[in-house]
Formats: sequence, C-alpha cells, structure tokens
Amino acid sequence: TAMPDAPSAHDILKLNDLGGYTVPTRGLYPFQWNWDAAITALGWMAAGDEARAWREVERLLEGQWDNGMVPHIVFHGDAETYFPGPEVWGVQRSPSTSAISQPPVLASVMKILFEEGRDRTLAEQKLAATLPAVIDYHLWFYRERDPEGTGRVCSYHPWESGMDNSPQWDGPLAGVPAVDAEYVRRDTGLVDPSERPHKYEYDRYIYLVKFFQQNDHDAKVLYRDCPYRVEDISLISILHRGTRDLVTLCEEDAASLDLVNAHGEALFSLKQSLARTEEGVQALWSEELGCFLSRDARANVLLEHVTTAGILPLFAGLPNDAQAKQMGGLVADWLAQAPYGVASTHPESTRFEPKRYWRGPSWLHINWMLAIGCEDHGLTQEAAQIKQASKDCIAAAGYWEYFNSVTGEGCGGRDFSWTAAMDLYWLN
Ligand code: 9YW
Repeated sequence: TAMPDAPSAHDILKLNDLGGYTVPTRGLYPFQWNWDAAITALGWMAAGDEARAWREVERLLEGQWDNGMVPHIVFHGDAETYFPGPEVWGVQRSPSTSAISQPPVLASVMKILFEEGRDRTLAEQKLAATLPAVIDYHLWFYRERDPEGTGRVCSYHPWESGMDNSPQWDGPLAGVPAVDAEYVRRDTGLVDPSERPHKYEYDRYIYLVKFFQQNDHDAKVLYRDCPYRVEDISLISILHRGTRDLVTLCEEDAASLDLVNAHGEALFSLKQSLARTEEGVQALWSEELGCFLSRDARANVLLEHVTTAGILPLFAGLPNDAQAKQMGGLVADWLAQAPYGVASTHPESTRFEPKRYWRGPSWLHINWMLAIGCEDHGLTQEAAQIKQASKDCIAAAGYWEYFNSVTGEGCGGRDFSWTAAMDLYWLN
C-alpha cells in the first residue's frame, strides 16, 4: 500500500533499526520509546523476523528500574536531536532513561507474539526470559500509581499518556507552574510547529521533569505533591487489557512453562487489581457524552472531552453492554465527521484541530486498539470502518507519524515505525 518508489514498511523498520531497538523515526525521536517499541515488535514479527521482534522487547526491558517501572524512553545511545535528553531527566542508571512510563501495551503484544509466532522454541524461551519483568512492571503500576486501591491508576505527566497535548490535559496542566529556566526545543526545528504542542505546554512538561528529579522520584512524595495527577482513562484501559493478557498468557497459553507456580502470588494480586478496575472505572463513565472520561485527581473533576482515550475502555472489555452500544453509535458519528479517523479529539469539540498532534489527527496504533475493542464488543461494522479509514490514511500519504483526520495528509515525522508496523501486522 506504499507510494511508488517510497520505502516499503519493512524498509522503514530496517531504516530505523539501531541495533536491536527501533527508533520511532530518525531525527525527531532518536531513542527507544515504550509503546512504540511494543507496536513495532508486531511489525517485525509480521515481516517474518520473530527473533527481532522479541529483541525489541528485551532491549526495552533493559531500561526497567529496580522498582519495576519500564520508562517511556530508553536512551540507548547519544543523540543531539531530541529535547529533553538524558541530562535533563537526570536519571542515574545505565542505560539512562526518562522517569515516567507510558501505556503498557507491551503485555498484550507479547501475548500476540507468543500466540501467533511460528517458532515455538523461540517464543517459549523468550517469554520465559521476559515475562517476570513484565509482571513486575504491572505490579509497579498498581502499587505506586494506585496506592489507595481505587482501581484507577494515575499519571504524573501528559507524556505518560502518550497523548501529549490532548485537550483532556488542558485543565490539569493549568495547575502546573512554568519551568523557571531557558531551554531549546528540537522538535519545532524538525517538523512544522503548527503540528506540535505550544511553548505554554512545554514549559509545564519540563517543570514536571525537574519536579520528579528534585523529589528523587520518591513514590510517596510524588503521589502526595505532584502538581499534575490525573486518572487517565487510556492508560487505565491499556493497563487493564495488558494485565488480563498477562494472566491469560501465564495460566493458559504458556501453561507448559509452569509460570503459575513461580508467580502465583503476583498473579493473584494482578487479578485483584483487575477486579478493582472493573468496578472503579464506572466512576469515569459519562452518560451524557456516551463515553468514559479521564479525571483530574487533584481537583477531583471529570475532564469532559470526547477523545479516543474515552473509547479505549472497549479495548479492555470494561464497558457493559449498554455502554458499548452507546460508544458504537458515537464512533460511527465520529468517523462520519472526519473520514481519515479516528480523530484523536471528536470533530465536534471546540478544541478539535485536525493536524495538531493529539488534538484531532488520527494515529494508527490507537485505531488498531479501537478496532480490536469494537470487535470484542460485537461492533463489527465499526471495527471494519476503523480499519478502512486506517488503510485510507496510508494510501493517501504513506507512513507518517499520524494523519490529518479530515484530509488524510501525513503529519509529524516521516518514515515512522509504528505506522509501518501497523501496516505490516494489521492492514496487509
Ligand atoms: C515525546 C514517540 C512518541 C510517542 C508519543 C508521542 C510523542 C513526544 O512521540 O511523544 O517527546 O515523547 O506523543 O505517543 O510515543 O513516537
């Protein structure tokens, strides 16, 4: 489905391969990102290189902290083209990393690698080697980000959502001071600034980065004092699906590896977390808007914006039948208004901007999760429409970071790994 003479999806993965890890795109994002790595592993598998797919997972886990967190960026090598780099995060470990995480789609991807991989010996060996780390990762999320057991983990940074400048974060970000230091952004020199977050947002993003460092990444202090603490419905949903997939992997798919004996207590705890979320997420449902919402946990208010985050609970099996039905109707209407969707912010929103990052463009890895979610809830027609819209994006523009949801124009970074991976794994 690529343009004539343009690199194929597999070429793009090879182009972005820096030795066992794949950068999202050269220049703009020169390190390994957490959810990008997971999605990209699916592309490597679909391209026929299962060993390389597992390698991507292993290299991401090289960044795991002692407390279990898998960071949102692993700084495997030096690069001058990204801000904020390792010196700004100030994390003392090797390889150096950021100090926040990202939506943990990794476990769901590993389940797919295990179930759909053809080389059984490889899959079993790699799963046994990586699974304990991923269990620790999920335990970390529930322990440190939901210490009160609400069933709703919280996020300390818009970057942790992976949906940086989503309108959802406008309210909570307003409570964060601007950083009191000069800095030079790199992104706006590499791609059109009209497609990127504003300085106002970056001033607050960097304030938070410094805040984590000044507080020695202390879990208790951050939970109490972080000026940004949000129950992110997308993060909650992706974590929930990942945890479910982890439990299934251990108890059913990989039963022969006898993981249950070795990790029984952890699995028990994860199942309790699943039950808590199934109940706790209902506090985030909006009957009026017909979707789930994120919540500002400091101000104690629901963030009333219709975004793709609010329909990702479908991916996690969290909505009840009536809710799923209502969300299906919403999706149909959403796609009717922005055909190259699913627009990250609903086109009717006053904050909809079809080409500014997470305020309206469409992102294929999100579409993939939404399509699975629709399928799981019997919304087959909506799932098919989302898949078609995703194919249309690539047909219109090629393998861009994301797409203008109204015109299909490619935006952000070019030759982008997760878009190529989604084409290889999902759309081909
Ligand atoms: C940043 C790499 C990352 C993605 C995020 C996306 C963006 C900006 O790029 O983050 O500076 O980290 O919002 O979802 O993982 O593709």
